[in-house]
Amino acid sequence: MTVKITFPQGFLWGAATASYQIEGAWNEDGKGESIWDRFSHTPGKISDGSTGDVACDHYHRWKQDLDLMAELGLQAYRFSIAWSRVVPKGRGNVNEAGLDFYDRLVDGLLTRGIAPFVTLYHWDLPQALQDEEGWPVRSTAEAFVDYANVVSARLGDRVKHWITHNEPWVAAFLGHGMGIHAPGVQDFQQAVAAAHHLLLSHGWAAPVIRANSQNADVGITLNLTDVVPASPSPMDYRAAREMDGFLNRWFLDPIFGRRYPADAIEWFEQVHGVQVNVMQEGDMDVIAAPIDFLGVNYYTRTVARDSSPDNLPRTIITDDAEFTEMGWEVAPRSLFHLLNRLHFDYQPANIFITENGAAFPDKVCKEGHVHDDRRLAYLKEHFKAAHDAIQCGAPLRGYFVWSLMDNFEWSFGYTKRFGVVYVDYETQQRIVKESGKWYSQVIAQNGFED
Ligand code: IFM
Repeated sequence: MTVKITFPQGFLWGAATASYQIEGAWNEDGKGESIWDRFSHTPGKISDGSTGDVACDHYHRWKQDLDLMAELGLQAYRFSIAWSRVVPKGRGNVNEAGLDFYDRLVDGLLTRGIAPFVTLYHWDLPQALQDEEGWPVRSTAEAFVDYANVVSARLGDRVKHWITHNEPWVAAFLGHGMGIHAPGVQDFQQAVAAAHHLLLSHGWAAPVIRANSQNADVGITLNLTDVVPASPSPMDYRAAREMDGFLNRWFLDPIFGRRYPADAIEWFEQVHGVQVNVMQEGDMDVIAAPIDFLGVNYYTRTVARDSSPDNLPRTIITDDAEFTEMGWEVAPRSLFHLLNRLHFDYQPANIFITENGAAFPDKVCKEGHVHDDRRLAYLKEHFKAAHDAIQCGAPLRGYFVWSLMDNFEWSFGYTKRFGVVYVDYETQQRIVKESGKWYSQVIAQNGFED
């Protein structure tokens, strides 16, 4: 028996990308160097030795990409601004040519009836600011506010959805703790300082954006996960609580006015030898600035297991799981649990899923199609989970698939394809995958048959 799943009227369907992952044109028209330019140009940092120098060449092909979005029927498009395209040295001189690019993009979207969702920071810090120590220092947060002011003053009459930061956890901890993202630092003390300044800059920028963009909604996007213990062992439960503190609550709690969680402060001290002492008076109130929506990037759940020898092996719950090309477990029910948890524990007024999707090894068949059945199934199951959460009262207002098109997947280079549109990097040809065609129907019907 088939069931029709229909989303609430006005539910917004979109797709997301990020500047460094698609734009290319890394040094054109006055753009300054970013930490991702520097990082990808450093041998050994990117698994396939590639860079974002050309990526999807979106900087030159933006018009045809907008036409493609219109063909798919997208109602919203989430993209990020390359800070160093607009302010090449991070602070000071504004590069008008860079602003013009985003100006044209916004107008092109609006002409096609697509709502722009702008992310101000998706990890490509101007290298000049990194040379002054980057996010671990407070002055970078101040520079971010000036940059947010410049962009929102220019685009604020037309852009009505603003996201200050994308996944500050990743920028802070993969970039400064584990060093697998730019700027490649391995120091948890710096990572915690970076996380704090990212949050502080969010809190400072939010009112500035609102002042420049009347009736705009301002939010922040976090990468969140549903943490579950690997077994009924009390030690695994404790490990799950710790992981939840590190991955979720470290950002959620301060944004929702609860300050940094005490158990996670203790965990940072004990496990990483980090003193959480970077805060100044009043910072936590700044970070708790009201937001209009919470952006949620969800890909997988996290199974927590205590690794100490006296934690006897028990049934590990991932035994028969399916994994994506990233090695991430396909766990759609966890999206349901996460949305409910956010709704009941934190009560955001509005939630957008600002990213969800999967990498699978796609091939173009000889007829020129991409039969990405697993991605289609992944999306369908996650849409169902989101729909169920809405039935339970979660204030979910829209859904952005990651990604519009295949792109530069950070330290994995071009080896992971997340798009609902295939990109042939040799020719820059775009091919709508079967998942993209299906998604287009979902948008048209505001739902699907299951
Ligand atoms: O490609 C990234 C994106 O930049 C941020 N969120 C996760 C995606 C997949 O790894």
